[in-house]
Order: sequence, then structure tokens, then C-alpha cells
Amino acid sequence: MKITGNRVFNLDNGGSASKYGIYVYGYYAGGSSKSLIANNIIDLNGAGFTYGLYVYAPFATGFNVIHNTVNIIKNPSQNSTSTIYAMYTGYTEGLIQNNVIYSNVNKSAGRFYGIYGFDAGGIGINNWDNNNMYLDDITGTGTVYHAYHNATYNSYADMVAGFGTDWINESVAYVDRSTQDYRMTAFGIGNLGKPYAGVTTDVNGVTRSATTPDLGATEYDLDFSVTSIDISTNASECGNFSTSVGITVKNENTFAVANVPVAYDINGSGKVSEVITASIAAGASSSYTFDTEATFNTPGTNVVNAFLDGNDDNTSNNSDN
Ligand SMILES: [Ca+2]
Ligand SMILES: [Ca+2]
Repeated sequence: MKITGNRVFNLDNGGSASKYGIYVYGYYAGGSSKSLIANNIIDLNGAGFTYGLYVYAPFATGFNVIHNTVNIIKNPSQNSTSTIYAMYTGYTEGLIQNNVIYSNVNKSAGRFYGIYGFDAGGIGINNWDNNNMYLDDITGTGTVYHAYHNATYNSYADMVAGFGTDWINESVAYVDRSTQDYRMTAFGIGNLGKPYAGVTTDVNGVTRSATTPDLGATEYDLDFSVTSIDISTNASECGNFSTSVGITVKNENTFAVANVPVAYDINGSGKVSEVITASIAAGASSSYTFDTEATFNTPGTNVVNAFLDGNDDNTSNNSDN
């Protein structure tokens, strides 16, 4: 069985009814091959009991759950008081890889589970590998569990220490959720997937990178270039000379991007990393002056390198010196 390429968005339109993004219950099939759940986007909001990707099928051979995006995101000023299960994993075996689990809710009461497994009969024991879980600003007096399976894993650190392997905790930002454009504008999360032979395209039919696919359901390119390093000095300066360093970057994408990580160093050491927080429009350039000035103490010629300080899909234009 395959469950692929679904887009589930805005169920219940922000209301307080219980909601399931994808609900698989009681599937009963033996044999050697596992079912595949891949390239699905589940993006839920609102209050009420919320289940993102729900699977309860302990008598099936198993499920591989690959490259899905599960978002549980609040509406403005809305509280969540009922239990939220982002991933509900009631099955006995399978690989769970390259998924994005993201939530931003105001949890004024009740519980939030990033992953909800089971205690009984070996159910819920699965191979979690290389998934991004980012619980963004879950505030309020409710209780947050990153994972549950025979024990609670309260924090991200608890989950990493005790549950699954190769967890990723990178922030998530989409091009435009309102139009269901789930390409990402956050630099930290790009290209972090592990190649999986059975899933070579994304939810839109875009071919995935064979070596560094993107996490979640959407494969995308993100590219900024560095146009210039902006620094002026005399031909020679005295020791301990300080001056400001600037960098000009260009947004090579067709969408606006904020929070662009940039850095400079002097002679290859002492990297100074900062973030251009302002949104840069598609195709636009932005000149940024680092808050931290450069100080030169090395006699002779000094070389300042300025560069993009994050992974994008075209690294050939990421530096200037
Ligand atoms: Ca990519
Ligand atoms: Ca680039």
C-alpha cells in the first residue's frame, strides 16, 4: 500500500473540532513488503484534538514513512487546550526518515506530543532516522513531550538521547503557507535529507537530489550570491586598526527571504557570524554592515573573506574576498 502525494490543509478552518490529517486504522496485511507513506503535506491549525499523521495498524507488516511534512500551527490569538499528536505511530516496524515535524501553538492546557508511540506488545517501535523536529515557541501552561514511547521524552535533548538517531532541530520557514508553497526559506534546514531509493521525486513531481535531498515533502532550491565585500582602508594602516565590514548579497530566488546568515573572517580565522534579519525581495540585493568591526593585528597583507554562512543549492557564488 502506498499513501503518497496528499496535501491536507486547513481542516476545520481553525475551529475546535477534532481533526486527523491522515488517518490509517486497522490495515491488516502480511507479506514481506512494508507500506509506504511518503511526500504528504499535513498542515493543520485550530484548537481541538489534533492528530497529524495517525497510523494504528499493528497487524500489518510495517510502514516506511519518508519525506512527509507535518505542521501543527496556531491561528493568531488561538489557544490549544486539547491533546495534539503530530505523529501517532501505532505499528510494529519500519523506517521513518527525512520528515519535517513542525509546530507553533499556544498550548494553554493539555498535552502536546511530537511523537506518540505505545507501550504494549512491541507496537510503536520504529527506526527513526534523520528527521527534523522543531517545536517553535510552544508557550502556555500545557505540557510538551517531544516523544512518548514507554517513557516520556520531554525535551528535544531527552529525545535525542533516548529515541531514534540523527535528529535535526532546525527552524522552519515556508515561502508562503497561505498558497501551500512549502519550499523553505530557512538556510539551516536545506539539503539535509538522506537519499532514499524508493522516493526520488517530491510532492510536486520535482526530481529530488540523489545526494542531498531536502527534508519534508517539498524539494526546493535556495540560492543567495555574494556580490561584494564592502570595506575601505588606506593602503596601509597601523596595528590594531579597526573598521567596519559590509557585505552585499543578492537574493537569486523568486521569493522573498529573511534571516540570511552571513559571516566574515580575517586571514581565514576568527569567523564573525551574523544574520540579516530583514526580508530581501526576490531578485533584490541588500548591503549589510556587520555589527562587529574587524580589528587587524597581523603585520603585512590581511585578507578579509565575507561569505554566506549557510547551506544553499549553489555554493559557487557564496563568497567574495
Ligand atoms: Ca535543496
Ligand atoms: Ca549561493
